[in-house]
Amino acid sequence: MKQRALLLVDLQNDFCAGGALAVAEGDSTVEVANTLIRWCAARGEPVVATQDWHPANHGSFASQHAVPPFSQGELDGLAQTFWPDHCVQHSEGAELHPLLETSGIDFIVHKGENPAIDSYSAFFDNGQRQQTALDGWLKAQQVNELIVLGLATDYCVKFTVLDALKLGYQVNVITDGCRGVNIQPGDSTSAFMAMSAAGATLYTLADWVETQA
Ligand code: VGL
Ligand code: ZN
Repeated sequence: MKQRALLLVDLQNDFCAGGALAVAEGDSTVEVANTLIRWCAARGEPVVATQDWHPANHGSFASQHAVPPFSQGELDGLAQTFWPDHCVQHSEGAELHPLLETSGIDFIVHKGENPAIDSYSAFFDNGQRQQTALDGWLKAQQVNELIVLGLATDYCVKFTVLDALKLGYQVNVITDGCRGVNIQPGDSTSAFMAMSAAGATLYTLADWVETQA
C-alpha cells in the first residue's frame, strides 16, 4: 500500500526575487507547489514544508569568516560553500513565500539551526550527525512515497532527495517546481541526474498530474 506525502523544500523569501540568496525564477515554483497542495488535499495526502532556519551567527555565512559569498572553505571538517546571510530565524527572508497556500501545510520542519554545521537535507545535517523530526513524522503517518519540489535544486532539494532514497522512500521529483543556484552553469542539471541515478523519478507537473491516479 502506498502512502504519499508532498514535501516542499525551502520555498522561502530569501531564495526568491529580492531575497538574500535569490535563485533565478525561484518564485515560479510557488504556483507548482500550490497546484500540488490542492492535488494532495483532494486525495487526503499530507503536505510537509521545510524552512532553512539559521541563527544570525550561522557558520555557513560568509560574513562569519570574512570571506566572499559563494567562496569555498571548510566548516567543522566538512567542505562548505559560504553563503550570503540568509534565512535568519524569524526574519522576513526566512518566511515562506507569501503566495504559498500555507493553510494546506500539515507539518513544518526547520533545519540548519546548529551554527556549527550546515544542513541541506531536510532529514540530516551535512555530517549525517543529527536527524530532524521529518523521518519520524512521515513514518508515523505511514508515508513511504514522496513528491518533492522546491529550492534549491542543487543543494537542499538534491540532498533531501538523496537522503529520502537512502531512508527507503520512493521519491518523485517535480522538476518544474525546482530551481537551482547554479554557481557553476549546469549544477541543477547535474543535480537532477544525480537524483535520477540514485533512484528518484523525475516528472514535470503536467506529466505527474496526467500519469497519477
Ligand atoms: C540552501 C544554500 C544554503 C537551499 C540553503 O535551500 O538549497 N542552499 N542554504
Ligand atoms: Zn542555508
